[in-house]
Amino acid sequence: MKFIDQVKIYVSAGHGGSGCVAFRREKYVAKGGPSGGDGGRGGHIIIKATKNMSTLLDLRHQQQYRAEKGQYGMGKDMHGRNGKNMVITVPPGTLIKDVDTDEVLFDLTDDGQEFIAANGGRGGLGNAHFKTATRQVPRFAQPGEDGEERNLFLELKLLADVGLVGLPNAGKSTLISSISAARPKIADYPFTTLIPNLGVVQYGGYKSFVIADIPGLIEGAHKGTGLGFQFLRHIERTSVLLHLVDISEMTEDDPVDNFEKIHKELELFSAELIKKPQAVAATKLDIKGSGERLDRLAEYCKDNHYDFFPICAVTKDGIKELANYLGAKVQEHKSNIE
Ligand SMILES: Nc1nc2c(ncn2[C@@H]2O[C@H](COP(=O)(O)OP(=O)(O)OP(=O)(O)O)[C@@H](O)[C@H]2O)c(=O)[nH]1
Ligand SMILES: [Mg+2]
Repeated sequence: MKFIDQVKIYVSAGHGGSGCVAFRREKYVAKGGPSGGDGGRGGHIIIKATKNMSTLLDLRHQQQYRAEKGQYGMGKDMHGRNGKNMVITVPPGTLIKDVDTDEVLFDLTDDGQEFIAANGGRGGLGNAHFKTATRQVPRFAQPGEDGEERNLFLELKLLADVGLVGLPNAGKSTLISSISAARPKIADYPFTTLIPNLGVVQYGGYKSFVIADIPGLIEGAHKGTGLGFQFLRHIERTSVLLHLVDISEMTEDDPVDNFEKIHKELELFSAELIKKPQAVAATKLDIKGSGERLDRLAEYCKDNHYDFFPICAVTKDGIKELANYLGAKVQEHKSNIE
């Protein structure tokens, strides 16, 4: 399935129904008074989060949404029916922005949460409301009001606790598949992962957190090299970043250099992102020839105060310790916010 995380849509709420001009007509009652009912309200446009969705793809297919009009008021003081609301469903983590002002209108984070994106127009009052002592026969009623209309920009930012970053082939997808039930594609060529994946990591018996695997970054990502920055927004809301560095002989580059290159790119993307607690994991420990490079990276992390974890996602060495550490970091971060 295609992963779409940004769309523009146009929404138009329903017009209110007009009020009615009518007079009572009954046997033996001469000149019955005004009895025109009110028009119904136009339908609202509601945007609702549902965990059954994971991308904004469906909204690509339909970009205009109009809710139903309110029904006209009727004689005998009958109120017109309200227009049906139109409900647009999106995945949790969707931000709703106004295209014209760029203002964030709402952030739908929880399953089932709703936001009225455009209010239906009020129905007009029927002529029954306009009778006064001096005006016994009002021959007019109010028209319904227009529904609100808006151009909206919807942007999905996944809700994950831990974000994995690193060069392509660093082993991000292998880690998420060994630490959670997620099963992303893994292969020995760069840019295997083209869309973000989420996995739920169980740790400490009953606790859990969500980890996000995003496509690999390379030097120059800020200029759009590789897949560029486009997926970094999905780790903007995480509590902790885990930076993966391949220390096996599968790559000849210096691990510290690799780390610094990516770190620089993260910084260019956002000064906020780089303020998050960050830990480093040296991956592919099982492959020989990595001893000296491992030590170099370990020392660098020590000097720069990054918590450091040598792991092997294949043999699961160090994985449990890493999960416990990340879980504790996430909890610590969340309790600091509260
Ligand atoms: N031996 C060994 N190989 C590993 C380990 N982790 C990853 N690999 C291999 O390294 C290659 C890249 O792994 P991926 O998990 O796809 O790397 P990635 O970081 O997700 O790469 P992109 O999605 O391209 O950014 C694959 O061939 C994996 O099988 C490990 O711990 N040990
Ligand atoms: Mg991958």
